[in-house]
Amino acid sequence: MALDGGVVFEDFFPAMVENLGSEGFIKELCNGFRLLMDRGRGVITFESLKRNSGLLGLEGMTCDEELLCMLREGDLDGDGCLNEMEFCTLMFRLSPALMQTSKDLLEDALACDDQLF
Ligand SMILES: [Ca+2]
Repeated sequence: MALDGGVVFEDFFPAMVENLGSEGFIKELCNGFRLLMDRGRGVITFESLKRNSGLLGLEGMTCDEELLCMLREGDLDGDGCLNEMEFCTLMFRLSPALMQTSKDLLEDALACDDQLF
């Protein structure tokens, strides 16, 4: 499958869902969130993202500007941080293929969220 513009998520996430099952995949997303979050505050901040991005193999692939972009993109309530729901939503939005095939899954996982779509 051709990759244009280095968008790996589109191929990566649906394969993960296939391998892990929907519950396993959501668990992986939550694990990712915990790796990146500021443990004192329970949310992902720019500082915690910058500090921990190496854990996800993002180090060297992202600059400050891209991290800020990711935060801005994912921050739905405008507090400048990503909570767990915002992070998971952002990850799904980064994967249009997954978004299409797994809309039900997303709705199940984030059933308490009504500002999503
Ligand atoms: Ca937020």
